[in-house]
Amino acid sequence: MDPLIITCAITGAETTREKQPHLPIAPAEQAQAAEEAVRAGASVIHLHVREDDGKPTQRIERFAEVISAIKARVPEAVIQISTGGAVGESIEKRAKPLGLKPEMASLNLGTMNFGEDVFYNHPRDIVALAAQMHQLGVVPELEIYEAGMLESALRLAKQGIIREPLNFQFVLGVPGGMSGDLRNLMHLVGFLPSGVHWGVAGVGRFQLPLAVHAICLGGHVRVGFEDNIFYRKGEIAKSNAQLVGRIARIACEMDRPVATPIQARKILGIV
Ligand code: KMH
Ligand code: ZN
Repeated sequence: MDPLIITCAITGAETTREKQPHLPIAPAEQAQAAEEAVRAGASVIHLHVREDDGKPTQRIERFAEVISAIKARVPEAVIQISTGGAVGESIEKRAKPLGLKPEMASLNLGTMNFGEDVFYNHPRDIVALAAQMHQLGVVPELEIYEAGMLESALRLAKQGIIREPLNFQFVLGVPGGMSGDLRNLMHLVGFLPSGVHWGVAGVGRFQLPLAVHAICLGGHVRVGFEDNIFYRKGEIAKSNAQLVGRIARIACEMDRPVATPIQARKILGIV
């Protein structure tokens, strides 16, 4: 098995300070959270950014500011920017931060109900984003919320629209997508061709059981306040690093080494 890549989704677009008082919002807070997460074992930071008032934004200048603040503290981290943004944001705005040529970016593979909202990912936008990422040398992470999206991704890969390396992220537990039931993870993993990489991001109470199974199965793990604000039932997590640290300790007990950022780049095909 490859060393375990731990991705930390430190902020997200939907989590609020009201629900998670330790949510990093300002650039300096995000940089500190990223550094702590990397020190605890994360090699990839999945990044959404906010304006000063806490509203999610895809403004390229804000991404540039946060990325440089993170790089000043923890230059080795792989930064994966979000092109999902917040629900309702136009695809043009969502694509803007790709102009910074980050090492990685998320690519969402379909339209779905997302809680009380609809998360639009038109087929033509998926194709256009994939092409833009390829042109800019940005490695996509393929965000999969239900089984049809995985089959769509594999079809696009066969057509040469999504190019290798194929790195899948199963985001399970969003109301409107597949739940975090372990049978869903097994179903998705069973559909993967050999030689691809995958990870799982469980939402809320699904985060820990899915992560533990991914460690056993050779997958990778995403944790962080974007997906889950609790350490355990009824206990708000104190920091993103606290969630990362638990996964690193479990992996260590299970004899699965935790990837360094250099190892993560190699596994993910970032050159
Ligand atoms: N905020 C969600 C609607 C991504 O980062 O690419 C979408 C999302 C996915 O967070
Ligand atoms: Zn995200």
